[in-house]
Amino acid sequence: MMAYRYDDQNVFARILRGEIPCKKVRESTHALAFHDIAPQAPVHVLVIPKGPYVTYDHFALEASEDEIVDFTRMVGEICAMTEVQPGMGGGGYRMVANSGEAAIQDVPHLHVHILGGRLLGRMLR
Ligand code: DGP
Repeated sequence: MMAYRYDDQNVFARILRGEIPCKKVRESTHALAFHDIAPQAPVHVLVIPKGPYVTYDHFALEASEDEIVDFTRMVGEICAMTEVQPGMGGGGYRMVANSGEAAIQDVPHLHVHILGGRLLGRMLR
């Protein structure tokens, strides 16, 4: 089993502790959604679990069922909000979770990017 080391000085840990501000979209018991500071699309929201998880696999393998349900629902709610945004390219959205070095994860606290509001184009083909 992989050993995960969490750095509690990362910027999202500091946002969760209220040490630096964010533009909050939604908050629940175990999750927080806020606008990305450098948006790549008209809608660019990040959803993070409140617990100290580095990557998606860390979260999915070690979080409690309550945390997983709460976080997953929040991601779904933001996706649904993004889907109905009027904008170029119609509905739809992209969700991405960069995890680890190969994906160039900048902030070592799990975050799902949800992008929409423009034609996003092809990514994996
Ligand atoms: P990633 O490369 O997947 O780890 O993406 C990190 C994202 O976090 C990047 O899109 C910019 C965003 N980000 C970094 N610092 C801050 C911050 O202080 N506030 C907010 N709202 N977003 C941040």
